[in-house]
Amino acid sequence: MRLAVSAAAVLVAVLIAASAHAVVVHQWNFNSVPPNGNTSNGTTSPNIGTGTLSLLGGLNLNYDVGSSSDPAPTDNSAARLWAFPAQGAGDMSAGVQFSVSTVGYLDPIFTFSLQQNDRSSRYGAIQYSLDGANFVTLSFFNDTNSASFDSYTANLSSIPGADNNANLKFRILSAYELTAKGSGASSYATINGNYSSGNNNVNQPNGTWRLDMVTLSATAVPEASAAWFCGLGLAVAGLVCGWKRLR
Ligand SMILES: [Ca+2]
Ligand SMILES: [Ca+2]
Ligand SMILES: [Ca+2]
Repeated sequence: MRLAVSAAAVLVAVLIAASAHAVVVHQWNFNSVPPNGNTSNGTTSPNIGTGTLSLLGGLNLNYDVGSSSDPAPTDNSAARLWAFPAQGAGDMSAGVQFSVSTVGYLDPIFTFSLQQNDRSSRYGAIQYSLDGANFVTLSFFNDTNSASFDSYTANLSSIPGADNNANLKFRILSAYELTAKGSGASSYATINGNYSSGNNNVNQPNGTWRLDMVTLSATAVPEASAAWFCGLGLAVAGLVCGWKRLR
C-alpha cells in the first residue's frame, strides 16, 4: 500500500511539473475587433480574459499607434492616456487601473508596454491590491527615451495572497520625481523639462502616455493535485469502511 501511494505521489508530482507553465489570463491589446485599418480607434475590452480597465484622476483615453511588442500585423493601437493633472498637483492619483482576477491561477505576473511623450511625467508607479481597495506600491519606473515603448513587469509570484484572488488589481500612476526617486522636485519631471497637462492640443501636444499589451500571466492551479487529493479522500474512506466491516 505504501509503495503504491509513493508511486502515485511521484506520478502526481511529474504531472504537476509538466503542467506548471504560465499562460495569459487577461490581456489588453487595444486593437479594434475586427481590425479596421485605423489605429486612431480601438477598444478597452480585453482581447483575452475578463478583466476590466478604469481611468483614475480625471484622465481621458483615446487611441494611437501601438507598440511593436503587439504581434498584430495591422491596425495595432495603443490606449493613449491624456489630461494628466497640472504640474505640482495629484501625485500618484492619475493613471489606469486593471482588475485581474486570478481565480484558478497561481504566481501572477503583470506586464505592459508604455511610451511616455516628452511633455509627460517620466516617473510612474506600479501598485497592486489584494483586496481591491488598499494599494501597495511595488515599484517605480523612470523613462529615459520618450520615443520608445518600454516594457515593465510587476511580479507577484512571491506574494501568496495574489494567488487565486478574485479582487486582484494593478494601477499604473504618474508620480512626482521626489516620490519616485526619494530626491529631487516635489512635482512632475519630464525628459525635456517642459511638463504639459490638461487637454490635448494636436498642434502642441500635451503630456500623453501610450499603453499597450497589458498582460496578466499566471500558472493554472494544477488539476492533477485536485484529482490526487480527491482520490486520496476516497481511498481513506474505503479503508475506514473496510476496517469497520471487519470489526
Ligand atoms: Ca495594440
Ligand atoms: Ca482600429
Ligand atoms: Ca520610453
